[in-house]
Amino acid sequence: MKELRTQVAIVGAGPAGLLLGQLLARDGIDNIVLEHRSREYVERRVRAGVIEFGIANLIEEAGAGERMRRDGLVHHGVEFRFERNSYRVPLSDLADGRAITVYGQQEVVKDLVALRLESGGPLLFDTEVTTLDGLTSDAPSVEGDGPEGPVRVICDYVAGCDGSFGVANRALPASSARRYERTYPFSWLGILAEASPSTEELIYCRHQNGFALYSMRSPTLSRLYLGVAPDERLEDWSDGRIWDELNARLATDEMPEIGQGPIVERGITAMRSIVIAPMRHGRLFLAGDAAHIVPPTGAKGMNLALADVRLLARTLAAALRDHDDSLLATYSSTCLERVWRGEEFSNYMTQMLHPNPSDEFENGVQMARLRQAVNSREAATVLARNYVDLNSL
Ligand code: RFL
Ligand code: PHB
Repeated sequence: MKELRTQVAIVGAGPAGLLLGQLLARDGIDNIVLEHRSREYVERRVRAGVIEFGIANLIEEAGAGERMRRDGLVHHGVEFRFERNSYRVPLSDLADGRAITVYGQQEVVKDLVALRLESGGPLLFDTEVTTLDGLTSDAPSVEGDGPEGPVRVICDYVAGCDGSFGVANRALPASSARRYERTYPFSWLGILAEASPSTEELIYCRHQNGFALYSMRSPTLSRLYLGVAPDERLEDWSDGRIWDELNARLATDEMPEIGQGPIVERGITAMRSIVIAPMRHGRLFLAGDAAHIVPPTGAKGMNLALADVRLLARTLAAALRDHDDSLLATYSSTCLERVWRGEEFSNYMTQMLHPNPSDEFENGVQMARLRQAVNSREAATVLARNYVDLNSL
């Protein structure tokens, strides 16, 4: 077995693992990133699109912001649609001038991978981590299978940035870790289409047929979602059916039809909320989806993940460089306070925007919330601040 030594072994090269590697390297901390999938696979995975104000600054401070600042779309407002009417929430007016950046997660990943490879930082693709060992000792290790056979990384700390189905959260002993969970009775069918966006700002829509979201990636690429039943099958959705349903839900008198184009990517995602606490076991620290999942309605998943590693990088640098262990003890509780705010906001947005076919009382309550969100300056201000910068407030 090949043996390597480093200060921090990072499991997973999603946004969390890659940004952590970059932040630690800038602080002079050695680290190795191990990723199950290939470079092509992680760079092509279409997911999040909305970057909070403070998180965009973090990406820039890490040295990975050049393309995001050039190609990212800065939005100062967001639209809500229901009963064929549109309401704009002026995000920047309500949130001290701050704005969101619309820039694809896979672009953030590409930028971070390029930076890592340019600087010669070790990033082992096609390497599945199978075992985490000695987590409560001074010399934990991570074992996996790479293209050249088994590999073992001995380190001071392990960062579990391997998503909800990875190995890291399973290494937390059942006796001390708790898992809080909710499954929602709908999924999202998402498409990426080669069509110029029919809207300048994102549109979140509640319709009796279900939720719809109009988002985008560039002046020529639209990203759209439909709320569907949890057991819905992609095979049952022809291109024609997808566009008809998007039109039925999103149409208003001003925008009777949305522009169409070839669908270049499609998928169905279940909606879940998960929190794992504490986010630490001995020398293993969890960050991102490994520790928590939110339904995508609040656009918080990647932002929460990157905010975790902002603190984790500081925590590990203090311990390894300055021999200050104090942040190690508070990492989990500090993160969880913010994570629960992210869970609350994502839950609020999800319930408010997805009609519930079997609960008319609930629908009445949620419609009242939605009207308040667009009509009351106080309610809109809370929404705007959370949407634009929850992780840095
Ligand atoms: P990731 O991105 O899942 O990366 C984990 C990495 O770990 C690897 N891995 C392993 N590597 C080695 N050994 C093992 N045993 C491993 N097991 C797993 C995986 O291959 C992977 O590369 O987690 P990370 O870094 O924590 O990042 C989290 C985000 O990806 C996620 O929260 C967001 O995509 C969520 N999300 C959104 N977040 C936002 O902030 N704004 C949005 O607008 C937004 N929209 C979305 C979303 C997620 C969606 N889906 C598909 C779930 C929209 C959708 C539809
Ligand atoms: C996206 O652009 O993919 C996106 C935007 C907002 C969300 C979720 C996803 O709430």
